[in-house]
Amino acid sequence: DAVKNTNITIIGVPLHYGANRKGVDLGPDAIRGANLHDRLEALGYSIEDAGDLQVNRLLQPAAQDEKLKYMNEIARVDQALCDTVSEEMGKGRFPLVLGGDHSIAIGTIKGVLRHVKRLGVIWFDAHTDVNTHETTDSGNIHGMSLAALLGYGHDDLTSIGGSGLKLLPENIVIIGARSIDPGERAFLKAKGIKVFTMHDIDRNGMKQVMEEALDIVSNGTDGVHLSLDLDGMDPSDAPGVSTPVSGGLSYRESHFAMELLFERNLLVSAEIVEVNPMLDQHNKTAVAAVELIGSAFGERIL
Ligand code: NNH
Ligand code: MN
Ligand code: MN
Ligand code: MN
Repeated sequence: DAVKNTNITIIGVPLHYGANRKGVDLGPDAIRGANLHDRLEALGYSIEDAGDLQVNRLLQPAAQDEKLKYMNEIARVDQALCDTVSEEMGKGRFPLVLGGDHSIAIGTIKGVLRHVKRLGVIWFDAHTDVNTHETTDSGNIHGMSLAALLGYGHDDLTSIGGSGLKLLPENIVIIGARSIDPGERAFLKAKGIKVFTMHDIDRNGMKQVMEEALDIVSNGTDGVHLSLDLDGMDPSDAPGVSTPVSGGLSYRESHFAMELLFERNLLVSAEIVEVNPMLDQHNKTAVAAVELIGSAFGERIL
């Protein structure tokens, strides 16, 4: 098990190109504005905020990038994020990355992989993000990040941080999935990735699902990363996301999952993605994100 790290560095990544929709670039400030820093400090953590990475303003994707929209800028930002995350971990700190859309997971996780070779990942999401430029309908790179981390997709994405760094399919679980594209179905099946869909959660309950999930991500690994896509939650509790999907995880199911995760003391890094303040109601989704992080870091009801 990983030793509990109480020194956290917050890194903001105001990137929306992977979602190809404005607003998610305002996520870092909305999450900070929901009191992330104070909430973690109240739990006994020591917090440093590294500020935001610089993202260039681009007005439209290059015509040739139809199936890989804004790839060059996304790859550049992900490389910078990988280096920043890796540097913070080198100082013995816990990186907590604020997105931005889910394409930033490539940078975050590659940076973590430099320090933790055998990494488990909990991918909390309505989607499974295992498209490549060959299977995608939308061309949006936030739907390709997990495939890239497994070594599939365009070289400019898979080579970020050095091409030797990879996640293994057996160390990943996806939780909350309910929108899976045809190409993704085939990929998940071929690679044997464990997906706990909403059906599984309805059938077996979050307790059993999380126990199984935590066994999988901790088996043969040296630490676990939490990739928290807020669209995994039901849109009634998290309306401010780029791509809402009905029938999601309830407020309590989501919290209970984070509480069970904390009890196992496995986390070495985490990220919050897809919070879109332009589509939100009174910053509700950013507040929910901070509350979930609170639970994942040890907050209890009593
Ligand atoms: N699967 C779709 C696509 O590839 C949607 C991805 N959207 C997400 N992923 N928000 O988490 O475009
Ligand atoms: Mn402080
Ligand atoms: Mn996602
Ligand atoms: Mn999603």
